[in-house]
Amino acid sequence: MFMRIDHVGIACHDLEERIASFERIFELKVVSREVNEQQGVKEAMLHIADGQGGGSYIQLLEPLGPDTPVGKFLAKRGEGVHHVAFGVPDVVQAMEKIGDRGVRLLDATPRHGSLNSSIAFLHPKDVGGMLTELVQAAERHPESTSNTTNADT
Ligand code: CMX
Ligand code: CO
Repeated sequence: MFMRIDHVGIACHDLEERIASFERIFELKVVSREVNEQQGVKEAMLHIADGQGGGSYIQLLEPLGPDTPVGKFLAKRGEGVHHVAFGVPDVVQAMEKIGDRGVRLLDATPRHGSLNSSIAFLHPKDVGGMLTELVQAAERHPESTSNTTNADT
């Protein structure tokens, strides 16, 4: 079901400061920055490598406010690893299979994630205390537009 670790999400108080430190320490490069209001975060993706079906990244997350998933996490636990995201070929199919195995899905339908991916979260309490994200990466066709049905380019 899983093709790669898509990203590890890390909660921080100051996104720009954490980006600068990860660039300096790990020689990583930011490939996207986004404000995702629905998820309550300002975030950046730092590219590590290309894997099967998509890349793998570190995702740095700064909360948009205290009453957001990352804001609550920071208040309770402080900075650190917030979630692990696995790359899947088909997020809806993965959600169905995992949901059928008794795990609570935190999203009824996939949501918008970084780099135009489709994402869904699993309840950490049902999978060993690890907040888990499923990621279906966007198609790698730079010339195709997002709403077309897979033109053969
Ligand atoms: N990892 C592991 N456990 C976590 C956790 C995390 N990131 N966040 C919360 N928990 C645990 C808490 O410690 C708590 O456990 P206890 O009851 O033993 O104390 C329990 O889950 C409930 O936590 P809470 O603080 O009351 O928080 P909520 O239930 O309100 O929310 C969660 C927790 C996981 C349901 C919520 O954060 C969520 O829906 N997350 C998914 C969306 C998200 O995280 N978006 C940001 C990232 C966006 C992106 O990656 O693009
Ligand atoms: Co994530």
